Amino acid sequence: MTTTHDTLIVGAGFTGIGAAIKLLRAGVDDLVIVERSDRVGGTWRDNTYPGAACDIPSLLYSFSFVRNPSWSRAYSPAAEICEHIETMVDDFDVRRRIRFGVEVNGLAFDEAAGVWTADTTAGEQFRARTVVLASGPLPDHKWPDIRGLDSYEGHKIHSARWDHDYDFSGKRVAVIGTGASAVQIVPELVKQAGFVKVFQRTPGWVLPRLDMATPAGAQNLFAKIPAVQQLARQALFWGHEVSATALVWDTPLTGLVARLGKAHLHRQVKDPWLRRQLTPDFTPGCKRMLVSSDYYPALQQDNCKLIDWPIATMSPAGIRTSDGVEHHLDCIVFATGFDVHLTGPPYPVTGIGGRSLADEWSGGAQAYKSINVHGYPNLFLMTGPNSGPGHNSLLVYVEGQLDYAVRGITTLLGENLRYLDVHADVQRRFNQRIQRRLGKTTWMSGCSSWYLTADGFNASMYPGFATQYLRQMRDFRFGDYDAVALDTHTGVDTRIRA
Ligand code: N01
Repeated sequence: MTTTHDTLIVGAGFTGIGAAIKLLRAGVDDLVIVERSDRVGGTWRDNTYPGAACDIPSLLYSFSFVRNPSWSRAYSPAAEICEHIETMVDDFDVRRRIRFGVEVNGLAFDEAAGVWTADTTAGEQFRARTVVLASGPLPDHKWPDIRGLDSYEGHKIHSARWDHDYDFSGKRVAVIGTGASAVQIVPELVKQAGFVKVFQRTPGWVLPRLDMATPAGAQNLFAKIPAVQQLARQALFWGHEVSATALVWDTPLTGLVARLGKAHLHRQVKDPWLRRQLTPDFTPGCKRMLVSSDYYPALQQDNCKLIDWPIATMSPAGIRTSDGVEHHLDCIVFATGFDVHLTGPPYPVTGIGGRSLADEWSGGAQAYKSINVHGYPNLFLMTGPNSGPGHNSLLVYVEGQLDYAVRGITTLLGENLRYLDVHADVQRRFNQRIQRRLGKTTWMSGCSSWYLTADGFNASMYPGFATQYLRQMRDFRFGDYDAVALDTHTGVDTRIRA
């Protein structure tokens, strides 16, 4: 017999654990979390490359409802973020609700019962009245589409699945990619490897990273007077919020960011030719801003070289660039990013009347307030379509989503609804507004980035301030939904009006 839970949470990363904590606090006790791995932590568990750390200050890249006065640094390393998530799991008694090693490979809504069924690779089924999809925006890494990729006979490592057993000492290593992961990896690799060649396709905007160890005095103060830590978090929040006026929209302040980036480059790179190679040619903010104070210096080490000739093909010995040079390599590190699910989860999600989310989203994902999709009732997407920030902490946005999902789930359970389905026209109007607003943002200014589908549709970013996003998520309007209750006496559906 399969039991039906009130809530199924898919994924035990920061977001899934946050959802469990918030739901438990709201009295939703009958919940289960399924996690495909054997540990919590999500992206912070998977990304263990040398130098992996947050590029948003930890005081802000954390939940406001989980106190941690002892972050070791301004930008904490991945291992410490993982430890923090483990501590959350224990402090809030969430661990016993997690089923590890369970990977969902299909979700289907049973309209008559108002229940989702989750199939898993292990064959076990889970049934739940509501589902929180918290598998994260970047769960799967991506091998690039490079000719001859499989012909390479040396060692291959992807940044998101680091090989800790590989000994880099004395080795000729390539790093492909110069995004947020690469700028953290390269400075560490040059300390270990014999020689490092960095293959750049597009130079990014880099701003200095003002990292430092948290003074013991500050940790003590945060522990004794939590309000001080909250104040520091607020200061960081508003500082980032202001930066939207430079990064989300192209304004005179965007020019200032470009000047800051160029000044950073000028200060750290004296060779004019290298500087030219590293100078970006797109509007700051269009791609994710890079934050590093040790990437440029690392590129100038004697055992490091930037290669900006396009990669023509991989060969058994290494990489051939379009200038005809064959680069012989012992190991290639692919810092080439993730398989971003801009068109939905990588498994079938079947809604009312057998509709398929993959079909409906084939041109790019769309949702209402990033969280609900018409035709897929009782399903709450975390970090869903158009919820990504370009200037602030993702977790601030996630908190808004968690509170909204709790409102939806407790309403559904409290009113004993069979389902709660956002109206199609409400969702359509919402997305028309979002796409209109997106047209004015830097993300649509012509660069290529993982924010966009191959057709240039922006299914990932929220075109506004975090404050606006949070206001939108605080506003749960029952009237936006088709709310259907099953009258247990008559067996007839009743539509509940706001
Ligand atoms: O991946 P990316 P990432 N040939 O997609 C290049 C988050 N993150 O892992 O720019 C040659 O940004 C590609 O080149 P181009 C963060 O949200 C957060 O670095 O497309 N090169 C690019 O340089 C981030 O945005 C933290 O021309 C190829 C690179 O590979 C997201 O993860 C830390 C290529 C991919 O960059 C992804 O970052 C790290 C090819 N065929 C990451 N294909 C935090 O600290 C791709 N590239 C929170």
